[in-house]
Amino acid sequence: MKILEADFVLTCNDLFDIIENGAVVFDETIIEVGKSEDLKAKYPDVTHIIAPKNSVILPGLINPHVHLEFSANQSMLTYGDFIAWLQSVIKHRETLGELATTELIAAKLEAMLKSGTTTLGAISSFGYDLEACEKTPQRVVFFSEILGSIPSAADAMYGDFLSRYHQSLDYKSPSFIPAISVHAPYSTHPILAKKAIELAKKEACVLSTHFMESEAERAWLDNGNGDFMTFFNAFNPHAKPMCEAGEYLVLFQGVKTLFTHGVQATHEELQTISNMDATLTHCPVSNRLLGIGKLDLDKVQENKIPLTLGTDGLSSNVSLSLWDEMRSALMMHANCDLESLSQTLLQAVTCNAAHALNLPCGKLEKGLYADMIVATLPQEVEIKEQLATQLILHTHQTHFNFINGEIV
Ligand code: MCF
Ligand code: FE
Repeated sequence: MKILEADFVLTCNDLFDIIENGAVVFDETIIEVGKSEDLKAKYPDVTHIIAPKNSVILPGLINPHVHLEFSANQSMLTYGDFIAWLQSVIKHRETLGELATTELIAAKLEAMLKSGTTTLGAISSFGYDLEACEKTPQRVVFFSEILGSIPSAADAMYGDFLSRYHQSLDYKSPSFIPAISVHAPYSTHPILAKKAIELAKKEACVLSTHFMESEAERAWLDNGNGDFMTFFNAFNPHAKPMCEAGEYLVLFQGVKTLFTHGVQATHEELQTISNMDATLTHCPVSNRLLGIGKLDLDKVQENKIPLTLGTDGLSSNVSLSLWDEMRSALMMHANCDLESLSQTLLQAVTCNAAHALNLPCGKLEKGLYADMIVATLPQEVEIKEQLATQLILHTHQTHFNFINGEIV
């Protein structure tokens, strides 16, 4: 048993309690959280770990949406417009896949850990990231992805998906959790989506899907026109959208689902999501680079949808650090109150993301996994009510990272 002490404990619990001169007592799980003085008196014989001055203990960060297989991209892909980006992905995915070796992905995972990401949701399109994810010290929810719009190729696509999913099952453990991703309504035939969702129900695993990301997706699903029409017509002049957005959403009813992006979702669709066991993952940097526009955070909050924050892959970002992502979000949503947005963002990458991925962590609370990080501020914080903002502004790397109560 150990006790970790710091100037502040940011619990990320439902009340967003912040404890000054606080401590956490833990083994693999959290035993108690409280004032340092009280806990030291109650647990006199445990190993002491004291964080540097001006430090904050908080739950390990959780990035629920990252495409590690695209980690080799730096300046290869085209930005500014979704369809132009998609075309560049199709052109370069083979090269990028070859460059994304297990070593490269492991290095990205290590950098993520150094910035305090102790859990991630990896969207795996090909399975090239399986080995690095299964070996990494972080907790990984490994989403095998299915897509395919050509009916004659549906069986082959499903077979390929199933074999990748089955391979991931070989490594199932509390720190490697197989799951399923249905790519998007414009790319996945509803028959394939239904089969994959049925499997997720049977296996009791979480689902992830991209939903209502671009204006092109909106126009295609609503009216069968726009930039996706030009895109699909190049393969098939008779191409039509495979289902409506609302029909797509209801396929996910009854399974815990992470919807990603949602920038173009209507009020009605957000209401539907809100009535499901679902969350929305915001990827602000990716949205900016792909010319998507900006998610209306007020609408998400009005609809009471739990918000999470993801980096997406290096295919549409320059960093996989959630601190970088939170800083970007803080600057992008300039209409929001500064400290309350900072708190929303910290909840997005801790308790809300744990809820989304169905994991017992993300808060500093008795009984949860002792996945915790220590961030050290450069100076004393004058106004305690601005702790969340100061943390987001100043944290790059963390001082300690604990997973299952062990320093990693
Ligand atoms: O989230 C971003 C943008 N939206 C859709 N897909 C992806 C994103 N980053 C990577 N992708 C992948 C996706 O998983 O790109 C491929 C899929 O494998 C596009 S479909 C050929
Ligand atoms: Fe994505």
